[in-house]
Amino acid sequence: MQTFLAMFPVQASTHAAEVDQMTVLVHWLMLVLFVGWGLFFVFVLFRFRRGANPRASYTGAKGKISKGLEVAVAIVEVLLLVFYAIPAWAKRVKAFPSENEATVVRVVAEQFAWNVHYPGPDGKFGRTDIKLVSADNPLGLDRTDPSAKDDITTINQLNLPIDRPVLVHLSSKDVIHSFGVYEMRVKQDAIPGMSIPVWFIPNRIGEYEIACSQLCGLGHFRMRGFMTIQTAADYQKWFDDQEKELRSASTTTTADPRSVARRADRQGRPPSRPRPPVPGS
Ligand SMILES: [Cu+2]
Repeated sequence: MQTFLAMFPVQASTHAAEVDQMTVLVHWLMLVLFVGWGLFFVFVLFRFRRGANPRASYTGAKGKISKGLEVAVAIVEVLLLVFYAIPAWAKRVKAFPSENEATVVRVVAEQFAWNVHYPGPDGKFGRTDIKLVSADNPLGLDRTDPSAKDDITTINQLNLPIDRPVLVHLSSKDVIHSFGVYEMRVKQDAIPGMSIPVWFIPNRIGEYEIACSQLCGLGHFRMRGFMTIQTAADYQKWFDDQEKELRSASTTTTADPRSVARRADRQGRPPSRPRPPVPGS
């Protein structure tokens, strides 16, 4: 178990260990099958070589061992499905946290960035309209809507508090993308025209990459966002800072102020932070 786990990304969410346990068991089964079938193949090459069998037999082998092995493999696969895969998946898709106890965000993918939309202190997402979408306002947020006035938007940066369920409503503006955060053991396609919820509970402070896990176009390689998991206090401070910035920016511009502030940042992290090298750009 540990041999495989050492090769995995760190576990940064509460359900990560469960997913890993399943993955490790499947890999052990695959290893046994790979070695077993490989040895059997070599045996067959030798046993049924032309020199020892000048005349072909059309009836084939009639041993009970191969049938027994096939049944055993099928039983192991059924056990993995029934006792690990199905219960783990049922929890993912049925046990959603309520919006009251979770940090709720919308993430809207586009070629080639992650637009993040927080509802602000009022807890209500402001109205968005496709007609308002522009380079300055990638989410098409209607700042005249009272619920939108306090909404925070960022590009490629998702801050979240530790030990609190996160509920992400995922969608896409153009093609199919995939929201992949390996350390959280989360991967979900973002599909145009659909809002797909995905949830997890981060339990490790740190900075993680949001990788687009679906080949989505020529710039796919640079579609990377960042997830920062913070203590509740640090998160609140970040949130308050964003609100302050929003209020001061909204007095000087009519476009979505947050997006204007971050326009230069479409392909990386916020400008105030050091930008890691992006291969090929
Ligand atoms: Cu993508």
